[in-house]
Amino acid sequence: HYTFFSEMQRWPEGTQELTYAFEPNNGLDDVVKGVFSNAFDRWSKVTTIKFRETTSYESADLKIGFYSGSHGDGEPFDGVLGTLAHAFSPTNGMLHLDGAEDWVAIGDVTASSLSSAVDLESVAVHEIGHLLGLGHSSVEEAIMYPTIGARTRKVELAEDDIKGIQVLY
Ligand code: TQI
Ligand code: ZN
Ligand code: ZN
Repeated sequence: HYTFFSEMQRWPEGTQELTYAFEPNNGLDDVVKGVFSNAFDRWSKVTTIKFRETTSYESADLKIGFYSGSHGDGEPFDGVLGTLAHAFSPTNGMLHLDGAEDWVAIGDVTASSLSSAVDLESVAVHEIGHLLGLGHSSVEEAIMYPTIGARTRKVELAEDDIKGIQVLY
């Protein structure tokens, strides 16, 4: 079953659009941006919120970046596997990915020759759930289930994810 953060943190009532931006120093390519665009679409399809990319990092509601090790928020990344990414509850908006992972943004992660390959869209969909206010789910099929194997792709929202997010938006 889905959960929320304590005190049901959410973006304000009436929010129709949230903007997102990528850390300008990361020099991210269009493949990564396309993966996030797909991941955001999955949540906007089942809520009343639209997501729009902006180049104005400072003023964006949601800020996405890749970092390695300590990066200033007291939650250092740990190298290959372990913690893959983290995101904070509303209305913080920060979504950080561990730059040390073997991210797969294109092609079939299950066919990767690297045992440590991690599917970027799967993690993006999960972390966006946190950004919007979902905690972890006890339903194994749910995107918000707290574990995922390496070389696994899980990007389709389960009924449990949809029911949870529709309580909020
Ligand atoms: N990162 C954890 C996660 O996102 C960080 C975390 C733990 C967290 N507890 C939290 C974030 C509570 C917000 C609220 O769950 S992770 C998965 C999963 C991780 C794990 O690197 O372990 C995914 C990142 F669920 F699949 F295992 C992405 Cl998809
Ligand atoms: Zn961080
Ligand atoms: Zn999580």
